[in-house]
This record gives sequence, structure tokens and C-alpha cells, in this order.
Amino acid sequence: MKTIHTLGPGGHYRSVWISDVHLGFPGCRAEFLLDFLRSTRCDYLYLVGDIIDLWHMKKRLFWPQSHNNVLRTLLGKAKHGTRVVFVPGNHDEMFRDYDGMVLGNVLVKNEVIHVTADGRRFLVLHGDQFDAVVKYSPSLALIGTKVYDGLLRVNHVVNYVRRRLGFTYWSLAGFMKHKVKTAVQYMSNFQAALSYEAARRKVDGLICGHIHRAEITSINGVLYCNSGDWVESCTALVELHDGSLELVHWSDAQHSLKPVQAVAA
Ligand SMILES: [Mn+2]
Repeated sequence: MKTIHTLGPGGHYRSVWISDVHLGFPGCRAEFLLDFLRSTRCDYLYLVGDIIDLWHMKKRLFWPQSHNNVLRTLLGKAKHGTRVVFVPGNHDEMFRDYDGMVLGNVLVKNEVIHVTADGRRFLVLHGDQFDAVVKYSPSLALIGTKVYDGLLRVNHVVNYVRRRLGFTYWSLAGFMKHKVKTAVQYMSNFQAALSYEAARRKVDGLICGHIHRAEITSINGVLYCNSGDWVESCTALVELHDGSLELVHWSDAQHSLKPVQAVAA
């Protein structure tokens, strides 16, 4: 993954996407994220879901200073000129009820279109919306679009009912740990489902999180981008000023970035 040389002047990107931070969960690597947020600036910052792990906080309250600092830094950026959009995920889905509202200078949108500097349109959403489709179709690549459309409709209904009745969310992490083969199949199904959705919505690409696996790959003519996570990999998706998209792996970049931080300060 590319790191230091991708930064614009003064550590300035046009856009940054981060997802699956899981504040309130002990596994969150808040110090790495804080370092990333303090070392870089951007015009657009997208928080692509599972930023606050409300599911975990319901079980046990865990909120150290570093997690608070991340939240304050994000709100500080929103206050000082960065356009911050929060696209809720399944772990912070309570915010989905605030679709279209502005909370503390942060716009909440369940999904949003981002237009890159070179004019490409990307659909930004968390990705859990496709869990049922991905889970119940053994090989998505082989099924027809009609079947897919049907599954997608069922998925919407299932999600809605589950949410209204307050059921606990089906655990992706638990499912992924179940079997390596299942996880691999899941990931390829997830990518296939999301790139199909991008084609259906006539956008050039799709940006999501959810499966904790950073990636930029072209599937059937659409660009699938996943911003990864800050529990294990510490990754972000960034847009440079010419509109190109890259992945940044911050735990690797951290030491080499000291000189840039000095310039940026
Ligand atoms: Mn998720």
C-alpha cells in the first residue's frame, strides 16, 4: 500500500474515508487514528459507518480518553472547514434515524454520492445493507440479476423488521471467524453484490466499509473501494487533488511521516 508520497502539500488530501473505527470497543486503535487525523487535512471527510460501537457499549461501557479525543478531533475538523459526512453502519445504526440532519456540523446521510475531482461519481454507504444477500447466496456470481433483485428486496424487509423489533444484529465478525473458506466466499460475494449495486445505480464506483478489509479493485467496470478499519489494519481511503484514489496504511506510515507532520504543523 502507498503511504507518504501520496500526501498533497502539507499533508492535504481532497477527501478521506474512514470506517469501522469502533469507538467504545477495546479493540479500537484510537492512538493510530488520532495520529492520522492530526497529521492530515482534507476538504471532505467521510465517516463510513461503525464509527461508534453502540452495540458493544450497550453490553459494557468502555470510553477511555483516547476514544473521546478521536470524537473531539472529528468534531473539531467539522467546525473548522472540513466537510464531514457521517454514513452510519450497523454498529451505530441508531443514527440512521437522523438521515439528512446536521449534528454538530456533521451531516448524517445513510448513503451519499461523492464526485471526485475528475468528475467520477461514487456511491458511499457502509455495506451491511447487503448482509442477507451475501449470506444466503452461496455463489452470487452465478445467479441472475432477477434473483439478486429479489434477494435485495427481502434484505430490506428483513433489516427493517429486525431493527423495529430491536433484535440484536447478526454478527459479521463471528460469522467470518467461523471458517476461512466461508469468510473468503463471503468477501467475494460482498464485493460482487456491491459492484452490482453500483452498476444498477449507474455510478462509476462504490465506497464502503463493513468487512474490515481495505481494497481498491475494478469489478465488471465499476470501482469497488473499501476503506478498511481501525481495529486491526488502520487504513483509510484517500482522494488526491487530481481525483485519484489510494489506500493509506497508517500503522506502516507512522514513523516515516514525522518530517511531513513538521511541514504540516
Ligand atoms: Mn459494519
